[in-house]
Amino acid sequence: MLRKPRSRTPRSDKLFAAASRILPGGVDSPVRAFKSVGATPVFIVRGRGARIEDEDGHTYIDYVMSWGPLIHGHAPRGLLKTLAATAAKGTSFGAPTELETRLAQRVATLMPSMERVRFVSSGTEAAMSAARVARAATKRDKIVKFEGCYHGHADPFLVQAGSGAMTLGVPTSPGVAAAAARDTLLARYNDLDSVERVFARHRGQIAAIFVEPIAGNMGLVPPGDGFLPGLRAVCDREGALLVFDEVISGFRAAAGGAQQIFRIRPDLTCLGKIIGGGLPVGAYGGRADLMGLVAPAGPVYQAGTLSGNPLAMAAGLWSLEELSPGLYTHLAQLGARLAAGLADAARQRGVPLQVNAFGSLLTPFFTDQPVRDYQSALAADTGAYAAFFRGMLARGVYPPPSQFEAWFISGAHTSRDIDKTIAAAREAMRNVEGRK
Ligand code: KE4
Repeated sequence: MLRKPRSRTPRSDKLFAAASRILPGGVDSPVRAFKSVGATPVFIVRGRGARIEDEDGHTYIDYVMSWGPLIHGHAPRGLLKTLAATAAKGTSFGAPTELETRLAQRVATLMPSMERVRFVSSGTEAAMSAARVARAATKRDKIVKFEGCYHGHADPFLVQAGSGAMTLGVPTSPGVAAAAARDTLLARYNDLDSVERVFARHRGQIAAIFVEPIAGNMGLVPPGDGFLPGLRAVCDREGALLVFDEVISGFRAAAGGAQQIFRIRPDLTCLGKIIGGGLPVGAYGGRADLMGLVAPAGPVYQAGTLSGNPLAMAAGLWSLEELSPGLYTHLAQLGARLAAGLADAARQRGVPLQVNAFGSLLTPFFTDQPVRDYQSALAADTGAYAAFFRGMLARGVYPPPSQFEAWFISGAHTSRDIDKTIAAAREAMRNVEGRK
């Protein structure tokens, strides 16, 4: 039986008003502000398994899952136990601990291309550091990224960026120095000709191609056949480095990430999210000769007060040690079921919808055209998505508050959760249909 649409959320509204008087936009990361979905954010008090509860006592089946880190769900008992035992010994020393070595070894086992690993505290730090290594190694300044891909908020990457930048319609942010933007070259995702054109114009100047091997920040857009092998070939021919940003896809698409699935060996990889199990961890790594440039082994400087802190390392270790073939089978089954259910819910109401899905990642795009890149993603009806989002939230389902994000399913989600979500979608599609 579906819960009646959610009543008002007075406590969250009050808390958001207070937050907005001290935090820019009332949040610490833009996409959380619900700006593009015409609603006021709900304030969360707790999470357990696949669910979160807000300050007004409403519970939701969660498909944000902290934007990807929580592949095992909210507050798994084993993780809480590990964190308590680790915290009892101290949370950070600013000195080496064995935990860093153990987590790095685990990462290298799962992703053999990562012969050396450096931990940082976010995906942004991972990507900006990898860019510095690539520039130092090649003695070239320019990097190629793809429209709609997001590699964190460091200046070189805030050019036609996806995720919150795309959601808020500021894909190229003010404040990014012209020189920084000049060294960032844009190509179109899933379009190797556009990559060839960029290299033809800047031959010998490009240090690296940065790519989300499974794009999640324009909404989910999987790589087309031949796209990733094509990038590998261009980099080999042009003496540029191939950098996989697997902050989303790492350990999510498979235990070895997209590089395992597509059997491509990148020169460097950026990681985040799952590697920290919900605590702040990012990492970059790859070929030993490249990572040998990183201080203090080499001259490329990069540092961090809380890099590799034991609490985050313990959370990451637990998270990676809990990965299993059964988990990925479960995630794939639920992902396929949800994708089919959302498509069917739209069909029943005559609402144009394209559902892109890959394992436990998916995005319902409100458009009747396939979505294969930034331009086709932009064609989606964000007003329709907003109406759908509000309808889902009112029925106890918490999707990403943006058309241009991926939905995340965890091992804590069940078939019953998926069926409830599909039932809510059938109802929420009425909000969309009614808009016409
Ligand atoms: P963080 O600095 O947010 O840890 O990671 C940046 C990043 C880098 N690369 C990829 C592929 C990413 O998806 C991200 C961050 N993802 C967004 C969600 N699409 C984080 C959510 C947010 O910005 O609040």
